[in-house]
Formats: sequence, structure tokens, C-alpha cells
Amino acid sequence: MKITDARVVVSSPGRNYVTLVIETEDGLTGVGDATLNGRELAVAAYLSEHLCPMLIGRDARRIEDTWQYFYKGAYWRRGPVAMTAIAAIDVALWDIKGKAAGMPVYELLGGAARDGVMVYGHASGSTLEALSADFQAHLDLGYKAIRAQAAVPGLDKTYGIAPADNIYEPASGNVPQEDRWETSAYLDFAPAMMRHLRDEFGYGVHLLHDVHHRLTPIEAGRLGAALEPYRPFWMEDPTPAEDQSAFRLLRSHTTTPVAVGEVFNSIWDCQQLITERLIDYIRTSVSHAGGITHLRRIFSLADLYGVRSGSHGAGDLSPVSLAAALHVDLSIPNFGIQEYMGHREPASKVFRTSYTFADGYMHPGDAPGLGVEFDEEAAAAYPFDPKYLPINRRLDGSVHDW
Ligand code: EZ4
Ligand code: CO
Repeated sequence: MKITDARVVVSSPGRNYVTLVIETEDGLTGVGDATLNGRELAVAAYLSEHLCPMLIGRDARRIEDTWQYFYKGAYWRRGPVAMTAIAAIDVALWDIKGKAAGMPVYELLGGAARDGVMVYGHASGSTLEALSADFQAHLDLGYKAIRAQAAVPGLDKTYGIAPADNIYEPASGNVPQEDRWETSAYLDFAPAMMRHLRDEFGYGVHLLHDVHHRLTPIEAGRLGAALEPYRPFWMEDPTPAEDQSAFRLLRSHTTTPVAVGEVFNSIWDCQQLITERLIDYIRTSVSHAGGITHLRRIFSLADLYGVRSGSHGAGDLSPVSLAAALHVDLSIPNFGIQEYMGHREPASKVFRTSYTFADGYMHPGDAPGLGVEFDEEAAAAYPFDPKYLPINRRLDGSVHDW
């Protein structure tokens, strides 16, 4: 089953997506997501200039061999650009394998290990009242788990807050917007926000919160301890995870569960976090951590240490990524939760999906392969529109983690 074509399509149906399309001599087509928010064209060039020409003539059935060929074969290893490119190829080959077998990808991964995939949605607000209204709207939709973010009083702009008329989108402007940050205001506000939600909605819904890498390890320990009465499902990215051993300090101060890893791209980025049981959920995604093949390896390691999956699923990962994630989520033993933000229109005109949402759970559907049809003609109507993640500065003007 020789690969006859591999091409990259960069489009912006609601936001920028990089989509890899692979075709075989038997007329099968597979798609992969190669989107890296704010660095889209780097991955597009890595693929179209270097990897796509090497794919032509390769056997599409040899997924593991192809993964090793591009990972070890590059000599230069890891990194978000390379691993996102390899991920797109890997996911497209799983799509092709599913279509060739006439089975949904999750069947090839061992079959369904659960009936549905619990997802969490995003509730946010520029005031606590607005947050409550959005939280209630998510409960009305059936969500069993909800991430809560609210604007920190005294700061102009806080990450994670959706505009009133649309879903959250962290990228904007053809140069990055700049935000301001003040840790002490946040540390006082976040527990009050969580208390507000528990007072209003009780404890029958899973409550999540994203710290977005903004605290030092000891500040994160303080926050985790302060949140304990509100029993969060997790606190996400409490401190930057380049320094994996820093999580020992955090762990010694709180039992609040910790989720980390949306910026990771390989098993080596989380080896210590997992094997020392320094986290509870690993947030690596199928598109940024080397595809289905490598993500399963990470989740298998995590399973040995009681760590569950909690994959990143923001709107800057395309519907192809979400579908691939759902196939993995449905089939692994140590699934935890899946992030689900949905996608801005007109994404549904370009990506026709067969996954479903009902009562807080998703299912990838039973179409052969991933169950996503990518309409290249429709994509051509939405040209690339450069946008960047914000830069974050402290009140004294110094650059802080965003
Ligand atoms: O900021 O996906 O948990 N979700 C997040 C996201 C990330 C973006 C980065 O591209 O933190 O909103
Ligand atoms: Co996050």
C-alpha cells in the first residue's frame, strides 16, 4: 500500500489549522493535524519541505516503522515542531489503516474500554456573576465536568476568558497582544472563585481550574492547599514543568490533584513526573506529542504509576486531533478526562466529523478510520490568517510565563 501523495493545507476556518493529507495507491486518504498555535508555518514547512517527499513510495501500513524513521532518522530529536509534524503523519496513517480495515481506529487500538469519554467544558466570565451564568449554561448542556476561569480583579485581562459572543481563542493580532500579571492578586482571588462556585452549584459536578504555568512551586503549593476545601478535580499547570523535580516541593504541600503536560511533546518531558508520581493527570495531546503511536506509549507508562490521561483539547487543535484523541481515550485503561472546547465556525464546513456529545460524554463514532472528512475545496475559502498567543508581563514590565 504505497503512499502516492502527501500535502499540507494551511487554512483558517475560524482559526488557523495545518492539515496533512496522505493518499495511497489504492485510493485511500488519511488526514492528520499539524497545527502548532502561532508557529503554524514552521510545521507546514517541516512537513512539505522535508518529510512529505520522503513519504512518497513508503508503505502506509508500516506505522511504527514510519514513526521511528522520522524520529530517529532526523538525528535531531524531539521539539514541538518536529513532534507535531511526526504526529500528523502518524494520525493520517492510523486513519488510513482504519479505512483499509473498515473499522474505527479505536477498534484497532483494542476496542472500547468504556462506553463514552467524559469531557470537560470551559466556563468563564469577566465577573463571578458572568462565570456563574456560563457555568449554568454548561450544566444545562449536560457537562459533568467544567473548567472555571474568571478575570482577576485589578488586572486588565486574564487568560482563559471567552468573549461574550464566542468560544475562547487565545491567539489574536499579527503581533502578540501583551497582558499584565500580578501573582498576589490571583492567589487571593482563585480560592474565592472556587468557593463561589461550590456555594452556588454544590459538589455534584467536577470542577477544574487552569493556572497556566504562572506560579512558583511554593506559590503553587499555597494555592493547592487553599483549594482543598473546594475539592477540585485538578489544578492544571500550576508551575512551569521544564523543572520536573520542582513538583516534589508542590506535592509536599497539597493533596489537590495536579494535571500537567499540554506543552510537552515526548515521553521524556514527563518521565520523572510520572515515575515519581508527581502528577495525577498527564495532558499530552495526540497532535503535539507524536501522534497516536507515541501518546499511547506515554499513557502506558502513566498507567504503571497510577497516572491518568487528561488530554489537551483546546480549539487550536483541529477536529482531526479531537477525533484522534477520542479514539485513544475510548480504548486505554487509564483514561481520566478529555478537554473539549469545540471549534469556532466555520470549522464544521471544512471538517465533517462523526464524533458525538451527549450528557457530558463523547464518542468518536463508528465510521472507518478517524471519522473526519476534510474538505480541501471548502478550506481554500479560508486563507491563513497569522495570529499569536499573548505575551505576559508583570506589573514592572518584565516578561512572565503566559
Ligand atoms: O493556552 O491551547 O488548557 N488549555 C489551554 C489552552 C492553551 C492553548 C495554547 O495554544 O491552556 O487554552
Ligand atoms: Co491549559
